[in-house]
Amino acid sequence: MLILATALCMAPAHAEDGYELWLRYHPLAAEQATIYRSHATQLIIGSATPTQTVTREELQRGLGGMLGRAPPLSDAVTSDGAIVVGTPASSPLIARLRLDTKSLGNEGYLIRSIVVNGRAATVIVGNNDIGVLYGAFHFLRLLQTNHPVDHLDLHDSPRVKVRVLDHWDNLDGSVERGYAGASIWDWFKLPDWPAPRYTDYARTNASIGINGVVLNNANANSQILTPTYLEKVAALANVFRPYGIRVYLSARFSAPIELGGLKTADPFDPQVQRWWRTKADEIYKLIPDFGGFLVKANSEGQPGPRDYGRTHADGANMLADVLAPRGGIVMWRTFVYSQANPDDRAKQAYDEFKPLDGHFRANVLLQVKNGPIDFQPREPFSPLFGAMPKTSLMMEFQITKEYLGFATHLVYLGPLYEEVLSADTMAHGKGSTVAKVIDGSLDNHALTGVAGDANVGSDQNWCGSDFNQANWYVLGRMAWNPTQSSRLIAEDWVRMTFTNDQAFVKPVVDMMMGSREAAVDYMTPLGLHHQMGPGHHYGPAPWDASESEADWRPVYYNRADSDGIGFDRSSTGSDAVAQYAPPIAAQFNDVKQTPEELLLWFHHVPWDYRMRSGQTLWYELVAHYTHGVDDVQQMRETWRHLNGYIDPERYQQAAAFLAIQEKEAQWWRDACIAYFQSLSQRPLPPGFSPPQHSLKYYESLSFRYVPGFSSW
Ligand code: GCV
Repeated sequence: MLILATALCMAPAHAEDGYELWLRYHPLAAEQATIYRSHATQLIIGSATPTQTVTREELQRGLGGMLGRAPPLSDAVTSDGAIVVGTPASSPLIARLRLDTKSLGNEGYLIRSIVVNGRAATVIVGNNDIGVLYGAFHFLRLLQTNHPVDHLDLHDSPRVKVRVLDHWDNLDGSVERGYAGASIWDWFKLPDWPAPRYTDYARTNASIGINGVVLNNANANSQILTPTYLEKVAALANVFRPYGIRVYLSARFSAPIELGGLKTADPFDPQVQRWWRTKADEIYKLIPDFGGFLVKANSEGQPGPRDYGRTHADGANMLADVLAPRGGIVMWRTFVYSQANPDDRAKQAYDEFKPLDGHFRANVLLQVKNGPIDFQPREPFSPLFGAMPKTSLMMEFQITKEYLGFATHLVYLGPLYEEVLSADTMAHGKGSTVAKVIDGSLDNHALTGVAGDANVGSDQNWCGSDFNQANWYVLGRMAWNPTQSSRLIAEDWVRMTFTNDQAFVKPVVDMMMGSREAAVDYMTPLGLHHQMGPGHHYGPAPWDASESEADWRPVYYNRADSDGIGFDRSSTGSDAVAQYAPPIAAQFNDVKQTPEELLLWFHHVPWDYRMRSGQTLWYELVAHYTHGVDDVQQMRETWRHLNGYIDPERYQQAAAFLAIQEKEAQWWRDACIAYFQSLSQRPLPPGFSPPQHSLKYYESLSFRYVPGFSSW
């Protein structure tokens, strides 16, 4: 009761709406603030460049908010507790310190407690302004998370070069697979009204190291390349530039036809090449630091080089050549499959791209989704990782929860990202992790990247729910360093977003860490995948065969019948296992060695198959679905006990969303069990409750106007 009363007293004066994300900078507890004030007596920082100015503003805002007052700006260290910020080139004071900054590279920084002019000071130093800005955000994070700052000796630099958010935002303001309102880009009012929200968006991204933004949907509209839109894009680039963020655009491969009036978009056609060169010149005139193009080609109806009998390398290289002289890159997506190809969809990206290894220009990054299908709650890592040593591959993770409960389900994606990044491809023997492919260390690639398909929209809280903000946060932090622990990142996020009270932090971090496995259990346990409603992907529909294309149908993936369930991708089936390095292929090919969490991804297994627990597969399936629901009930219970630790606004919304999640988890469990039971013809194992409704009832549910299901 006492804790509750204290917590309530510390509640902020104004209503919380989630807008400030993890950069809240609310006043710290008095004792803590007093300690930190003695380490923030003066601020010595330049403002000769836009990045220096925003760094100064951020430090003043953050320190002012947390400590009650920002330290005064000065030119020289005259007291203990000064904060000295800058680069050796911009600050003679820092130059005189002769710090070793070589290892920091272009974007790294160091934060050190040091004596300057006989006074105790903290220095935040980088080789470039942007590194200093990243360092400033790190320093603020130390205070936000109540970290001691008296003996600092930190240095950090990103392990990955291109760290981008991909927006699937359409020019009409809708967002494909967006669950947080409309697009934040108000194209109609741009370029004249660069809304303040864009600056907050840039600040937020810089705080987690994001250095690029693809503004428009990969299912691209070529209009984005018209002069009218390019002016709008340039206005956004101007807002982002001080924060170290470059803009990129999704380019529609057929733009030379649609905009240029050409008869073809064949990459070998000189007129097509000229059209793109002229377009690039036009773009770079407006946006000198334009990042480059993202391309989705020959997939899900998009045009591409295959339309002209050319390869993906031919298409990517043509664009790469026009961008190379200006330092631009092409991010070419490997999410390529075709309904004309009867082979297992999980194999198609590898089959298309593996033979092209070594054929791409140096400024092409192949953007590979984390798994072979499409952002399912659990997939094995894509077999392309480790299979293309002569090509730069970047990771594509989905942040928006298309297959993981949209806005309302609390699913922290950190453990999913970590699971994929730490997976061992065995490409060059043990320890050849996906993270090493991505950071370029496995095969010595300098051009490296991580992309996150954004979950940001016009909702006041940006992401549709406060907990979804954690997924934006963890994507940035893991893109910076793909070997970081998702638990530690979650802990930072909880402290910065809610409170440092350990009685809140610990249970909430535990809840977040378990939340992804809970979703796997109530949606697609034991390696099942793509069991969601047709098109919109809302709710369960394991029976569904209504989609026009076979590989969009849940029944294509579960292959359930009276004998068993699962997709045989072993050597007796589609042989997708053969796409992995031999030791992994051997493991996945053997039903006994396949991790049970991926069992039904790789094998069609009889209902009475004996699992490691000694129980049958049917039993384990029902148990996992049930577990998932139990876990969500437990999450609600955890949250119920935390009432009073944070503001009522965010508390109540999370409570309401957890109630929705429990209802929908139950629906998933019951609908799936009802359907699979109709095929397995087995009684429910003792102790498990029957579905609340009949299979007919679940099958009869249909949904229109589901968010995020837009056409372009
Ligand atoms: C941008 C899945 C999604 C599509 C998305 C596509 C892609 O198929 O359902 O909405 O389109 O992936 O990543 O290109």
